[in-house]
Amino acid sequence: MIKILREVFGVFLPDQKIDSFAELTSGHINDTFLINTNQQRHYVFQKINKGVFPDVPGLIMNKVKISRHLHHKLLSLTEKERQRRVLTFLQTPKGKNFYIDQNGDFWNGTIYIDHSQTFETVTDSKVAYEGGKLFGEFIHLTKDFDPSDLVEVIPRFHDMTYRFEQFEASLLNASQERAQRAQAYIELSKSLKKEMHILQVLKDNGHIRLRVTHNDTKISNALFDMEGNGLCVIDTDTIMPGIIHYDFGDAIRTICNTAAEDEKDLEKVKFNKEFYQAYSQGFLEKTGDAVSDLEREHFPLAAKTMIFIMALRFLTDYLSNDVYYKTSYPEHNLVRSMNQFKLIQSFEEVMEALS
Ligand code: GN1
Ligand code: MG
Repeated sequence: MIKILREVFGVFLPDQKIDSFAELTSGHINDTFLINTNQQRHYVFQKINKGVFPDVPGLIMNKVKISRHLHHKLLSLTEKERQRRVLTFLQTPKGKNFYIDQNGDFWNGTIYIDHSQTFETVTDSKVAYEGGKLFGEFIHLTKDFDPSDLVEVIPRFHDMTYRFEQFEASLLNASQERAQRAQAYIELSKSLKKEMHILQVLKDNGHIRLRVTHNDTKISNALFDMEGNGLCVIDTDTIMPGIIHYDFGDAIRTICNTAAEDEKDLEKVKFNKEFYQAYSQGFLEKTGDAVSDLEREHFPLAAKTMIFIMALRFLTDYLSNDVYYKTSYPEHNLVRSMNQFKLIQSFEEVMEALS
């Protein structure tokens, strides 16, 4: 790996040298590396999974455009401060934002934001509140960016009909063993189909507007400073047009789960209502009047829908023999799916009270 990293690094930063590197393993799709140099600044380099993303140059253009937009919005800060609040993408001396290596893989790099922390699970309502402010600010600062200027990096990414089509196709080809193990969850998915289409119908009928959305607002995609204040939204690969519910709901999915998304012991998986309220408060403080009444009324349903879409996607991948997500053991995707279904069950107990 070091050989290829040296090649890539040398293209973007010909005057610097790699001191050491470490793989950052939290993502399920791309390969990500922290590169330490012998100078003050460190970097994050990422190999984008071209099997998952059909238009990698378009994806990189999206995130560079949004990053520039956000930098521009924060011009009142010093450059150093801005580079802690917004991802800064590297360019090659020829002005390119990506490099294609000898294997045909696409790489891009950003400045590493040090003195920061991430959370896989949340144990403190301050983190939920700060996360809400951070993702809310992202919606707020991008509201004057025309979403049609962005490429749809994965067409129909959060489209429920599409995800059901993939699920139904996976059922036809699943091994008997996997289909049997997943039987209860297959039935549960079918029973929720209608309710889980409500938001999409509102979107498709034009009742809920398209915005610039991040589309992967799990809490581990938020950087916090060492005091626990929200700092920077990261992992911007999936930025594209979407509805606000995607970003609200996906954050709730991880913030309000008392366990990690792949915790096997389902007793540990519960929905934390207090964190829902803290997140909502922070999110609405920053999005403010940009959120319509209709959008806000559907926030609880957004939470359920985004937990469900991940339950369904993990289940589909399990039934397809794990072709999409990185897995560490054979039942990993089933465990992830069961975990998300347990979270839905726990959420249903409080959903009405949140509406
Ligand atoms: C994937 O690769 P990563 O971890 O950033 C997935 C998201 C899921 C997430 C679940 C392109 O994100 O949609 O919510 O796993 N990204 C893609 O942890 O499918
Ligand atoms: Mg992601």
